Amino acid sequence: MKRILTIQDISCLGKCSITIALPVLSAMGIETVILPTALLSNHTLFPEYSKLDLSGQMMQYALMWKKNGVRFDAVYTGYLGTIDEIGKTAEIIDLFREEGTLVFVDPVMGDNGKLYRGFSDDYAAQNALLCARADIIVPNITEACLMTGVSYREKYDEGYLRELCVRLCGMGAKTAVITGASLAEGKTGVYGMDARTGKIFTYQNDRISTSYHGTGDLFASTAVGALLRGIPVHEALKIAADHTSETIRVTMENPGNPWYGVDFESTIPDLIRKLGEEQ
Ligand code: PXL
Repeated sequence: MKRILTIQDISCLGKCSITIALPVLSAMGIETVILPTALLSNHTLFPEYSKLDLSGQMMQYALMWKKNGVRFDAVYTGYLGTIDEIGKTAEIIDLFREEGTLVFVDPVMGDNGKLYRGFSDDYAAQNALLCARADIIVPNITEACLMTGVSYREKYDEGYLRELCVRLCGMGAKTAVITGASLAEGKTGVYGMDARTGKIFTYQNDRISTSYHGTGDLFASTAVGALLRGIPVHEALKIAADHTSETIRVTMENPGNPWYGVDFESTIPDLIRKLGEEQ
């Protein structure tokens, strides 16, 4: 069984970061080791939250795994609350990276042209350095802009997405994938570039007008899980995009859906069925 290390926070309430990554990756048949950077009462989009910083333990835990001879097939990073956590995460990637280890970075820090609460421009610059270490990065347009210095635009064309990818690849990422990228009215999906060949790949779905928190985490968890199952990158991204879109649709149909997250629990059986058909 493949083993992944995921480094992000635990938001006890909120359906995001580790509370999505752990169940989704486990259901996909991947042993998932978690390194929680912080324990929050709920994610930061609620009006109030309380946070216990666990970053003081990060290196200690990683070193224990190293001493115990543990190896990882992949390291997947998500929301990291502080610049210090980004620095420690970079060190931990270096500690465990071997030939063939997949480093998957989701530089979670903003949406709709703005940084999430508590983040600064310096934070974005540090996230760019983390992305430079990655085999694959999956920023949304806001995050890609914050890291490359390109101005955020609501309306754009393919040239804009290509420019973002060229800059992200120029910073060091081996594959840059922009999420929430729309190539036509009413569509959304991914737009990516392979840094080595310069080849572009895209995949589009119908855009659903409602947006939910945690969909980026669901997309990233599904994509890295599919990659670890040996699915080629374009197909893995397509599976993740379709799965995220289907989960949003199912969430909308549930009249009691919580505003703070998606009903990812409802669609896990479909994901497993789909993977079974693929392989
Ligand atoms: O889903 C991203 C995320 C993860 N963790 C925490 C967050 C957010 C987004 O706001 O606040 C704590």
